[in-house]
Order: sequence, then structure tokens, then C-alpha cells
Amino acid sequence: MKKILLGFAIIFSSLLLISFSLKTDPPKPYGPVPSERQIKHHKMEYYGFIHFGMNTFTGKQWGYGDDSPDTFNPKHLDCRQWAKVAKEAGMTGLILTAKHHDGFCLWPSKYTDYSVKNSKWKNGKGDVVKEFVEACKEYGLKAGIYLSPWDRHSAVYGTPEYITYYRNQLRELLTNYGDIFEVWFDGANGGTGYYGGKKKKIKIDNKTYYDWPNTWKIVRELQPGAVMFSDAGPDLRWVGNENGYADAINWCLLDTVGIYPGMPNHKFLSKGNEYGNKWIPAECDVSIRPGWFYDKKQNKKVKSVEHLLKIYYRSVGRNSCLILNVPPDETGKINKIDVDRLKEFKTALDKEFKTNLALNKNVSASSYRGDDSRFKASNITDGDYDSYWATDDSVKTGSLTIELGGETEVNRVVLQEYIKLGQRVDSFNIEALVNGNWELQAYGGTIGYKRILKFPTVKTLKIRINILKAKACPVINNIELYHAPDDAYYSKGLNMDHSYN
Ligand code: FUL
Repeated sequence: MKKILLGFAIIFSSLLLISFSLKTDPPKPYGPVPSERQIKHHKMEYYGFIHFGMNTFTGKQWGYGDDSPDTFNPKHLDCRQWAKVAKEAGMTGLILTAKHHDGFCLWPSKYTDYSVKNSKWKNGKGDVVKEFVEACKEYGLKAGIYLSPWDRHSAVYGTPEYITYYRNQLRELLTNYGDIFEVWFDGANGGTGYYGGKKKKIKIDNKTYYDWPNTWKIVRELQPGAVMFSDAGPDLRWVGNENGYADAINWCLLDTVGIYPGMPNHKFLSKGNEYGNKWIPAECDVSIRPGWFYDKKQNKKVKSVEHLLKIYYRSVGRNSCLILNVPPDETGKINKIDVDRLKEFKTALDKEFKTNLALNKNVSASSYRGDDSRFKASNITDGDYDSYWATDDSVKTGSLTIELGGETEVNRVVLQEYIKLGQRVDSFNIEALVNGNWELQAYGGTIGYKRILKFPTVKTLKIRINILKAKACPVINNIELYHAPDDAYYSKGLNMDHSYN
């Protein structure tokens, strides 16, 4: 009896050993991958920009740097209104221009007199940055800071002394105001300015003047969770235009050799560089008005909901995040026109993505990694960000078929790659089963963190996503299907992108 038991035990443990050694490993990361702080940032998707400062009161877009601090006097400054409006618009954070190119500081910096402390506002006792971060906290929004490297007021701009000044200010902002999610380093350097009365043109060398690596270190030291934006990263890149549009093919990668903030390689801003050496995704910055600062002359030019939707599909829908500028007016509040438009935009977005028709639906795949259920097809519809479908390393194409459980109307597909393991997919298409035939609906290039495709409504039983080309085995963690209420763009012959991109 003992012998039989021993025999069983041996057989059982060797079976265990075999199954353990056969266990499939998850795919190894491929190419550059995002940092934890970048992954958190990707998930923020849509947040706001607040351009507010001296220009709000002068009607200028780029102040010269010579306006009196008294000019700044918002009678009803209400950062809580900004945060409430942003939150209700579906934004996840806000970034404030603590100092724009005119050099006027919205916080009482101890390194300059050119700030709120010498304005009439609150008799010089106010601090916009403080009110801003507190309001963001109250409304559950992340707060970010824009600190213009170019300073048209400073008498020492262009000298090494200015770099010390700039870094001191950065330290103040990153020390005294709690958690900051993003620091925005603008690349603009227009030349002319007041410069303490010198009123001249100062040209700096973008390659060397700011000594960016040492400034970036300050951010890492004081706010390790913050991402940094510039024309050259290190965490986020400018998309290369101020229309809010990324390219339909958009890699999160960038080759950083020889590029600097203020001196980008324009060829790669909107589409990234497939062979880039660093993970530096694009951020689409755009204003709801033609200008970045409020100007009542532009009240009739607030972007339409259709325009904002187009921006959304070309930013968030193209593997980029969207930072939408909504500039408060001279009273210190976001103007009703912009508030109403943001509300309408949110309503429209909610209608676009109302019900995920793929959630928990049956999915089959052409194959899955090691026949191991950890990598099975249904991981893409389980609503869990961290479970994914993957193929064997040698398999770089594949199909996923989602059964809708009955004839269903579909016109939007959301796809996500599990970017922790890198960006892999190069091209894919989407088909629908119509009257027993697979009909092509849309074609896409890259996916990345998120890709959204639009196509005319199709009534179908099944949707099939075919990965046509990938740099390494595809790793897809989420696919959603929607039926947006109207296809106005298509019915009016206005389809926004040729290939339904
Ligand atoms: C640009 C600036 O010159 C604009 O004034 C604005 O701040 C925009 C977001 O970035 O480079």
C-alpha cells in the first residue's frame, strides 16, 4: 500500500514539475517602454490648460514684459469655478501658466517683484497658484504647472544669472504647492522684449543656454511623479502643431539625439519615430479659442462641438493625450460661452461612448500564447486593464473575433495595446460579418496606448480585428465597440478622415 502511495506521489509531483516547466512566460518588453509615471499620465487622456495672467487684462497674446503689475486685477477670481467646470467637462487635471513669456508671476515669488504681490489684486496678498492647486484638490483633479523659460521682463534674461533665477522659481513651485502631475516647458523664444528696460532682441542658443538636463533633475528630485513636457521630452513631446491633431500613425517613440526644447526635429513630432530610442509620447495642445489667453474679441470664435470632437478623435483617438486650453476672462472666471461649450462637448462625448457593446462578450482568437489561458482572447473584453491577449513570440499577426450575441449596430472601435510591454502593432484592420460575408470597415496603422476608429454604422453579428503587422508578438489588453448616435459626418459626406482614421 505504502509503495502504491509513494508511486502516486512521485507521478503527481513529476506532473506538477512538468506543468510548471511548461508554463508560458509573458512576452518580454519590446523596445523602449514607458516609466510608471508615464503610464499614469497616459491614463489621464484629457485634461485642461489654463492660460491666465497679465495678458488676460491687456488683450495681448504675448506680453512684452513691461505692463504694470497693477494691470493684473481679477475682481472675482474663482479657481474653484475653473476646477468645477473642468471636472464636469470630464477633464482629469489642469495646468496653469504660473508665468508666461511676459514674466509676470501668479504667485508671490521671493525672487522677483514682478508678481501678484505688487498688484492691486487682494492688496498684494493673493496667490493664484495656491488657490489653483487647492481648487484642483477639492475637485479631484491633478494640478500641473507651466513656467515659461523665456522671460521678456527679466533684466538678466540671456545671462547665466537667469538660469539660477528660473531654477529658483521652479523649486518654489515644486516645493510649496503639493503634488504636481506635469511641468510644461514651452519652447517659444521670440527674441524681443522689455528685459528690465533694455528693450532689445536677445537671442539664446537653445542647445546650451538652459542646460536642460540639470533643470530636469530638479523636477525629478522634487516631484518624482511629475512628467515633463517639451519639444524634446523627457517624458512628453509637443505634437508639432497647435490644432490638437496627432498623425493617424503615431509612435510613442522618439530619437532624442540632437534635439532640444525649442529645437525639435519637426519630422517626428506628430507621428513619433518608429525606431526612436526613448518612450516620449505626444501631447496635443490646443485652445478652445483662436488665442491662448482670453480676449473678448474672440467670443464668437469659440470652437464648435463638431470641431472639438474632431480634435478628440485626432488626439486621444490617435494615441496622444489632449490638453484643451480654456482661458478664464478678466473677471477671473471661465466665461459662460466657454463653460456652455465644454458642457455640450462632454454631452457629445458621453453619447459617442455610451455603452461598450464588447464588454464581457465572447471573443475568439486565431491563436493565443502557449495555449495558456492567461493570454486568452477574452482578456480584451473583460474590462481589466492589466489582462491581455498575446500570441507566441514567433506569431506577429492574428485575428480577434468578438461575437455580439445578435445583430448590433456598430460605428466606433477603441483599441489599446498593453504599453507596459512596448508599442508593437504597425497595422491592422477591422471587419464586420454582414450577411455571412466579412466586410472591411476601417484600416489603421499604429495603436499604442489608445486608438479609436470611426466608420459608417454597420449592422453585424461579429466584429473581427486583424493585426496585419507588428514589430513583435501583439499584446492587446482592451477593445471596446460603440454605436455613436449619429453619423452626421458621413451622411453629409463630411467624413473627417479619408480612411476613417
Ligand atoms: C506656445 C506659447 O508661445 C503660447 O503663448 C502658448 O503658451 C502655447 C501653449 O505655447 O509656445
